[in-house]
Amino acid sequence: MKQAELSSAKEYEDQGYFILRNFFNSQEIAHLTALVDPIFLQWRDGKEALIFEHKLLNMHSLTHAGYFEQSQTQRLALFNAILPTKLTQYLDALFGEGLYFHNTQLFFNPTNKAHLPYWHRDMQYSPIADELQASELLNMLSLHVRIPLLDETGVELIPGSHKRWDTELERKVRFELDEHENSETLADSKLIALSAGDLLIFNAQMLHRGNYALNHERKALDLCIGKPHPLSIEFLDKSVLPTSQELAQLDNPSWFQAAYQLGKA
Ligand SMILES: O=C(O)CCC(=O)C(=O)O
Repeated sequence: MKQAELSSAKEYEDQGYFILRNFFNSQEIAHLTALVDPIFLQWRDGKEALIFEHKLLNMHSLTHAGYFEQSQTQRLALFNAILPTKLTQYLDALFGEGLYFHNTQLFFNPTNKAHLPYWHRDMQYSPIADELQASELLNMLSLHVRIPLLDETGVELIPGSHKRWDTELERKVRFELDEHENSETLADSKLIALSAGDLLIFNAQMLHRGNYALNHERKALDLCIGKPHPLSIEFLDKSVLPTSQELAQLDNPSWFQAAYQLGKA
């Protein structure tokens, strides 16, 4: 591994996250923004009341073919823009071969200000028992690659919680037990300040939450990346993957190819 990769690997091992500063230049961010904005606008159209009522703060599946009925080439452009070779090479060097593209999300500030950032581990809203998630923590690799399209102090993490399960207090906060609330302050948390162009890579099962108050506006693209594991692979949605014809046209198909094979299995 190169020096930068070694230090990212050490940070990830110790803390469960690392930051790559200035990974994308301003042209690359402008290009991603130009691809993402029309998808977000299509998704949001007519849903403003629902977004408020359900206190939504993200959308998912930006690569779904339904967003590209007017322009198939934009779908290819998006696949190419989100996984350039410099990104897959860096993460392959750190985590070893076998990573696959799982999905995308876009995080924004909830319009309903009653919604406060809530501590969670990603799978806690799935039907998978908490005990099973805890026992599989070290056997799973699910990552968020967060690509803020605007500067943000938009995420808070509990360093080290990628390799241990909750303290008693964290458990009560996460599940709102004994009068606790999931928006409570937790000790030892780390607020992450990013500029557009920086990447934050963190373990999806570590304790984390958003931060809305410090950001006038948020627009953070998130790639869900992982190694196949029975608990996560069941959520792979084939409709967000390239078709075999599209795969053949991609600049850097490896993680999409891996997902495509998993989707067929
Ligand atoms: O940005 C946010 O509001 C929350 C981020 C998050 O929960 C995630 O990436 O899983």
